Amino acid sequence: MKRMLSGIKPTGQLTLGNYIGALKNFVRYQDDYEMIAFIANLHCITVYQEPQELKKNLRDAVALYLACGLDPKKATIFLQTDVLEHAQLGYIMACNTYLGELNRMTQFKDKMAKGETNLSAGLYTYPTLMSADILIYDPDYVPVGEDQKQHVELTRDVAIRFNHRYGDTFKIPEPLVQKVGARIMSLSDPSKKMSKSEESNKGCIYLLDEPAVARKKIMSAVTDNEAHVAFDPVKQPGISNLLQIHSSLSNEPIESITARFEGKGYGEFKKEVAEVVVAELEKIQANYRAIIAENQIERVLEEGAAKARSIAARKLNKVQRRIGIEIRKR
Ligand code: ATP
Ligand code: LTN
Repeated sequence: MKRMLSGIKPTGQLTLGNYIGALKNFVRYQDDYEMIAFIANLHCITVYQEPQELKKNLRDAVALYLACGLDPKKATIFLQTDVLEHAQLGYIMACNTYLGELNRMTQFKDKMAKGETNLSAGLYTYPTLMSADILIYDPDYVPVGEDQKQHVELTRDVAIRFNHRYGDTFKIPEPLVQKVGARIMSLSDPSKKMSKSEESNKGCIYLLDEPAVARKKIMSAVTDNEAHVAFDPVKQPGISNLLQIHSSLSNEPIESITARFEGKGYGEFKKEVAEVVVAELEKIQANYRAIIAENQIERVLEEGAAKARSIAARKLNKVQRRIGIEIRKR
């Protein structure tokens, strides 16, 4: 069975963008692949997090993994910090990545360009830890949203170079970015990605938003004056974004949705999108409440970490032997 691996960093509450771009696919793939799905809690402290809030977000992220349908019997679910090998391989990866490569990463460049001061060294080396997260499990595929593709490509470059220098050590993973829904845009500014770190909450739907709140956000989504429901991300970014959200959740092709709304107004269209979103949120939230009540989180994380650790420890040992820093037999 081919292996797949991905992670989400719980910097805040998980969003509809995380769900459509990533989580929903983890669930879809768990039957046909060996799925490793972790919570990147080291990645989320690259930017300061209030500790109590972070603890709550972490629990919620695990509960939401399960509520969205990840099954711990099929997928390996764990916290990045529970497998210490990630950070150690992360250091080794940092030693095998050039500054020039990190300087090219658009996510970091965008933050610099915005003039943000006090960016941490961890934020800069973030892609090297991500390479370690991936390479330590030898996955075939890494399902991510569009914004993370570049980091997976860097991982490939570093792995190829490492294999060349030290002999075949890592499998070269492939990013898996879906055609529809890989970049869900903000509802209040469809030129920006829907993001949990967005200042205003209006453009972002959280998976734990009250249905009425989510409905309101969709109904007030920014659109245009073209007055017809069509898929044109350049001329009609807001409507196209709503079409992607609808299609990703309902599985109805975009052309079929636009055909049904031929000659109809935006209000009617938004109402249907809101119905589709709210139905999905209600399903997820009902599961979420049951999972919190059943108190399953600790056990799931413990079992997941044990499974992950046994793979990661073997790999780290092999890497350290290859580069010559390990001399004891284990
Ligand atoms: P932030 O929302 O703070 O910018 P991020 O996108 O950098 O966070 P995560 O939240 O950890 O990072 O992303 C987890 C996964 O969800 C990644 O695969 C990412 O590509 C995907 N993702 C995040 N936002 C969206 C979005 N708006 N549309 C589609 N996929 C997304
Ligand atoms: N950087 C990713 C989260 C992440 C990840 C990974 C995704 C950390 N390690 C390994 C896939 C594989 C993000 O989405 N911000």
